[in-house]
Amino acid sequence: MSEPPSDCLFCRMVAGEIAPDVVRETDRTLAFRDINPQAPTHVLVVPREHHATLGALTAADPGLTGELVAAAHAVALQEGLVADGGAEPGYRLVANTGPQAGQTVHHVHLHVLGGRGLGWPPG
Ligand code: DGP
Repeated sequence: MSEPPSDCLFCRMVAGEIAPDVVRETDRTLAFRDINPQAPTHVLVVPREHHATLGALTAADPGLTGELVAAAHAVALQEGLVADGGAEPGYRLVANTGPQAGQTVHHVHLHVLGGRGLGWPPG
């Protein structure tokens, strides 16, 4: 685990100093609604441990990367984005990494987006 900056927003949420709208939690992950949703479902899934990017997390603890993806899929199921059969609504996972990708919070997070048609390529 890298040393978190003292003002890390998502560390403060994990610590309970800021109360996000939590939709799911495990002993190692936390999922909460994005404050500025870009789709009807827009949930952020973070590891409780501080790692700045997906690459840093995976280098330090690949098992936790797996738990993060599993947690994101569980959120998609919970939000009705994965049907049991027939037409599947679908969802998208996004991990913005670095400035050119638009990463603004430097605590790794997966965006779970769904509930509308999602264009490709992304902007
Ligand atoms: P990114 O650009 O990939 O680093 O995404 C950061 C996301 O964090 C962005 O979609 C908005 C969200 N966000 C920023 N501040 C807050 C906050 O205070 N609460 C919540 N729930 N989300 C936030």
